[in-house]
Amino acid sequence: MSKALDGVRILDFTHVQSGPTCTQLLAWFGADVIKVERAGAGDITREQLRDIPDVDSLYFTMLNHNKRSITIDTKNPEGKQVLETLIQKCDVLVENFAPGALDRMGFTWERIQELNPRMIVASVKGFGPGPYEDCKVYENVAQCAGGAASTTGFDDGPPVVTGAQIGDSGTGLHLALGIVTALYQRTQSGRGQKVLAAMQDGVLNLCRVKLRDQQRLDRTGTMKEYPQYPNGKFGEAVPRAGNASGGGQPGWILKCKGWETDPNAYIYFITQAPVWAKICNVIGKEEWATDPNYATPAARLPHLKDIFAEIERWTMTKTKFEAMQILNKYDIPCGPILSMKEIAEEPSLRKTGTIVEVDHPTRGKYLTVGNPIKLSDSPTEVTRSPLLGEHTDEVMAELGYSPEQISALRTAGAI
Ligand code: CAO
Repeated sequence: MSKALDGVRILDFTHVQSGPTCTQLLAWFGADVIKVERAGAGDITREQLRDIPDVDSLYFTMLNHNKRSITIDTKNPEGKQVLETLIQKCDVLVENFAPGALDRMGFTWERIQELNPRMIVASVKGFGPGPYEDCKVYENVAQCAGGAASTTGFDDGPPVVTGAQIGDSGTGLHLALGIVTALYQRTQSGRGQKVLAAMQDGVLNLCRVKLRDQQRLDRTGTMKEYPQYPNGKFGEAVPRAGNASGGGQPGWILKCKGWETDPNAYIYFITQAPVWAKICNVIGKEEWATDPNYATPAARLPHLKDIFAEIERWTMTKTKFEAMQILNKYDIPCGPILSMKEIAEEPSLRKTGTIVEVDHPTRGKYLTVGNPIKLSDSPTEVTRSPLLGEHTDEVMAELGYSPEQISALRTAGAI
């Protein structure tokens, strides 16, 4: 079966997480992704957080599936020429170097345009134009600068970063959308363009509802669905809301049977208005369905703490899975707190290709997260990440280099 991005060739100049997330997605959609790495070293994550000596780390393998790897020293004049040839043959150059690195290498936007006016140059940077545009940025910096950290955690504690890699993988997703959009525009315009996804912008985009809340707070001085209401204090900025639900449907994380020993024996429980009467029945508080202090969403807001305490008395008598099964029967929105161990072992996620087992020549079998975006006409088959420079000869031959030229370039340290 053909793939959605068949025929699209990506010059993948990315490293670490944000850029590789983007190009892995494009590879899963069928693009030919050629990852350019420095000979001898490669993407720094190959050796980071290794669990097996001298074997590509899970960090690297889980972000670079379905790609080919070619080594080029792009600071070597002959290596530069190879990169120029690649630029002429590819549709998109994706990079996430520190600001200015591509220019310092001699590959300015103008130079790339001279080589290939159809080339789309897509970049992840920490910040967009402004006071911080020259800064190097990693995940947690972006989470802090994008508004996630100041709004995550509990009111009486410090800012907290989330385990979801919204700065890196989140920005990679944004960039991938920018690239396919630019490819689509190119079908009309015939021209390439620059695509920029700044990590601060990506995080802020995912924290959009908190900017909504900032303006509500500015106007009314309070936010009734936040745990600070009605007894706590609101300051000038959106406070940390603990586990309160971001939307208009109050929710909280509640203990389940076994919470004393299992750190994940919890369930997220949403007191959705349309099923309030059913919630009251399930927890044995039938009278709350008609009591004017509890019957409407507005009446319930000042009592949310008591309400969740009462619901928790019920959830503590059930495991998170038992609670889930009972609540689902009544359409009460809830979700078990799943550990990574439980997720890794979940058969339904294996079935859908969301969790995939991959075989690797030096590491053996390992688990990875497959493509979370499922296209019915372009199914994803996850194939292992490339060894460093595994496809150098193959790609060089496709670019028109003879075996003798390849060996001379290797001797000169260009590839
Ligand atoms: N041949 C020769 N040189 C190469 C090369 C190759 N194949 N590939 C890269 N290089 C060079 C670059 O040209 C650069 O050289 P200069 O510093 O002389 O310009 C150098 O390698 C290192 O690049 P870098 O500065 O990007 O790498 P770093 O490890 O110091 O910084 C990071 C890493 C992520 C902080 C930085 O790249 C960055 O801020 N990127 C943008 C934001 C981003 O994506 N952050 C998320 C990373 S995922 O957590």
